[in-house]
Amino acid sequence: MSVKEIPTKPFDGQKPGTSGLRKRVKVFQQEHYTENFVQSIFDAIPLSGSTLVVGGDGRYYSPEAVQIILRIASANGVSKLLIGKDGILSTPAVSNIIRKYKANGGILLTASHNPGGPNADFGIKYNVENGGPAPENITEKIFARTKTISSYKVLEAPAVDISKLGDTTYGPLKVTIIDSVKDYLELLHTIFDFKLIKSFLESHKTSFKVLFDGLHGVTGPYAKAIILETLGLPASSVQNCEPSPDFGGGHPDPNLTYAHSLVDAVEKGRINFGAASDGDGDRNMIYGAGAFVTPSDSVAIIADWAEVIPYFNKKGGVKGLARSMPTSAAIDLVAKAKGLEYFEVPTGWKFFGNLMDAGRLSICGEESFGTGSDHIREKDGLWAVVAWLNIIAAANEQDKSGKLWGIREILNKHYAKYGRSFFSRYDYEEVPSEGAQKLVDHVNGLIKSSSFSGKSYESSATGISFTVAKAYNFDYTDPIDKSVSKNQGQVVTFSDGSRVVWRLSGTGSQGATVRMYVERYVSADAGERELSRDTGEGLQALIDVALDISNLKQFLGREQPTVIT
Ligand code: VG1
Ligand code: CO
Repeated sequence: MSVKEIPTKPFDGQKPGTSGLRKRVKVFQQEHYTENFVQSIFDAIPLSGSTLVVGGDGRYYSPEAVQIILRIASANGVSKLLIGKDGILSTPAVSNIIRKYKANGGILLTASHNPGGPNADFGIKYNVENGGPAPENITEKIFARTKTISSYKVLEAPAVDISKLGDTTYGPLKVTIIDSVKDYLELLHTIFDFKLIKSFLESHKTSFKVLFDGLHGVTGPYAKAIILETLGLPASSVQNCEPSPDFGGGHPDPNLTYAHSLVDAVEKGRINFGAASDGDGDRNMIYGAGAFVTPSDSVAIIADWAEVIPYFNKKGGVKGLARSMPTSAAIDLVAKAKGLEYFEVPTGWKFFGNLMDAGRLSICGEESFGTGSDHIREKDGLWAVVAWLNIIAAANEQDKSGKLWGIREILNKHYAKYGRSFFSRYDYEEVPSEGAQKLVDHVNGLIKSSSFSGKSYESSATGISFTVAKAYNFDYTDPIDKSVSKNQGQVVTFSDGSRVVWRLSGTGSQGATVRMYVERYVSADAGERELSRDTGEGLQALIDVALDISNLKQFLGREQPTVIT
């Protein structure tokens, strides 16, 4: 076996976005493209002698990418690779394995919730030794290297069989093929009160039905181990739990639009507790018959109920709470009520890591169906699902009256105590980049204009008007390492406390994607009728005004968003 140096030329646009480099499979398949990016990781970060974890959601092109990483890692002096069997590891599982085995980092092969297959998306993401996504200073270094790379090194050797568990060598590199599920399952057992959940489910066999939908993503084997084997529920409690390289032709994104397989089954079967996760297993949606939990509410509720989850007690209680900037302020209210420190960070899980490492953050979430805690350094779909089951089981144990507590009851109790933040996100996917830029420039113009604040806008459909309070670009200074991230979204707040945010997505693989986030708070004393309104209805006037202010339809040439969550 020999090492060969192969000449290459830089490719444009190998810039990692919110969550790694994501492009069409066809782009990654170009000669040298994947190799260039992988070699750039090894050039940018000193990894000779290191141990790395490799795995992903098993999407199309993953097996080829694993072999490329093997060849380049060996030739670059990496000492050990821990690879998930068949290249399969969910994103939270990788984060856990990096931490548990004290690896130096990991390479994740996923484009998350983006569709997979020969004509869809692939992605590569680098995680650092705390188990979290590489911070910006590192992704910048990798990107800089992709612009100057002139060769990469490979071990010339036959492919490694990644379908067999156990140890092997590849040139000087040690390789261990590991079980994809085992370590993650062990981790969850240290966190939740499975005994309580199991006893609740057993005593409510007919009155409380559960359904988890893996959307053909990576979580299937994990969900089976938790929901069927650990909790003892019948096989009908999971669906679409066979991972497939193109996610069964679907869009593995757990929201009301793309996870219709779950939504339909929940409505048809009047399922009390439904849940889904995305392609790589870090997102989650909680949805029971007649009760949808927005991710912003979900994290606030988990934080409010944290004392029923054994992990937090073992850790000496909840430290701080946090959310990404566009996420609703529901969790802030819980933090205030509990006297906890709380943070608002830019979009993307990497921004939570420093706070967790410093012991100042326990529970956090994003409006984009991401929820998690400091048990790892990625958001964690199945963690959130089991957290909800734990909370429901505890609520039923606490109420001795015999009333059945489900998702709806938990939500209503929360709104009655804290009020409700109506929240919605409009996504305009793959719009022309020039249009998106015009929108950004236009809103920047408003932000700079001295006459914008104080101005009133009326929604013609409803007659309701909103007066601008403040307008700004969101900049963030990391409280721990003081690094600064500028222009993380454009924010307009109104005199009644409502808010609109516009941001460009950093995970798209083509064109530009514009996200518009709207939030309106209704206090607890508004009464049940106001608090239980339909989200779309509660937000209609604000959405009209947001579209009007930004002139969005005209700039993007789109009447309707691609997705509403
Ligand atoms: C989106 C979400 C963001 C999330 C990111 C990665 O990013 O908005 O909240 O952290 O995806 O999630 P963007 O830049 O497209 O808005 V995942 O499940 O793709 O790792
Ligand atoms: Co994901």
